[in-house]
Amino acid sequence: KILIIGACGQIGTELTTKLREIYGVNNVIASDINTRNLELVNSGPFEIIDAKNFNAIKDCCKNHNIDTIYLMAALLSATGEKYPMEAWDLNMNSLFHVLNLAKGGAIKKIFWPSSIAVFGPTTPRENTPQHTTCEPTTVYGITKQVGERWCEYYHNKYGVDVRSIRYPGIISHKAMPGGGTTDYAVEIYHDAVKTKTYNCFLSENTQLPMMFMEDAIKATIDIMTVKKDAVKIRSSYNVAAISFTPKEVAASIKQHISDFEISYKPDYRQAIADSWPKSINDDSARKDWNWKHSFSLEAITKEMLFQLNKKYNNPAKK
Ligand code: VAH
Repeated sequence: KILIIGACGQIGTELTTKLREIYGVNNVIASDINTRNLELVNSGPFEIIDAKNFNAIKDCCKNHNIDTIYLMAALLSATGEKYPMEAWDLNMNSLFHVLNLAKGGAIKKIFWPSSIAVFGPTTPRENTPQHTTCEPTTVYGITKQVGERWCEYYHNKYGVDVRSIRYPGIISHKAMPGGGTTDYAVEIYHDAVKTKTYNCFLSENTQLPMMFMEDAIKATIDIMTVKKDAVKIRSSYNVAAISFTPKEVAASIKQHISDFEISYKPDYRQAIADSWPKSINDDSARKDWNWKHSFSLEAITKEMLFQLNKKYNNPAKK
């Protein structure tokens, strides 16, 4: 059976739904530190678990006969800069807990998300390679870089089958992201539908790698279902879809909402975005496990505006 830690988060919410479609509701235990997403909590087996609590995770795995864990709990880049020690504590200790459960043989397979945040200002920013300089300047990026090293170590030393991908910014309409620098790319669609205006916290030409949630979920499921020896990189794979700037996504929205207006007021998150790549090379993922994305910026904008119009303009038919 599968345990998802951090199931109420932006990715966890949709990952839970997808995994339940594939494996059956009762074979996927969702867990989070609280019950903030009641729809998810009431949609199948749910446990309150603090990802920093080893015994809580261990007991849940024993009680539910868990053999696979998706560890989706973390403090992201913007929040991590406000609470550095909490970000280190949660992001690192939750990883050690699941790696040690697997080392002990209780868990057969782990998914752990890394991020383009492992790259820093000294990394080549265009078409960033799989293997390159990683000097992250955010606490979140440091936890992801070090986490990658620990995943590779536990695989090589103890045979732990842990698999990982470096997510770019992820765009979705079901659950809001929490405390990320790429969150503007989600907020802009909500505000476009609600008020036809958006005040962007990044400057107009800030290009970042982005991916629609359906592509991100596909990449996650794909890397977790390929046979073991296809996963040649045990730190974490680059995966790419598209890259765009706030100006470009605003133009894409304007094709549907012609009077949409964007303004720019860069804040502390601008420095984080400026330290990250503009585009990612994912040849290794495409070669090793046939990764390929589907959603273009136009397709994302069309789907986001359609779904958010339904959500905000016909609340009855949720
Ligand atoms: C963040 N959405 O902004 C996350 C992600 C690459 C960005 O790691 O922190």
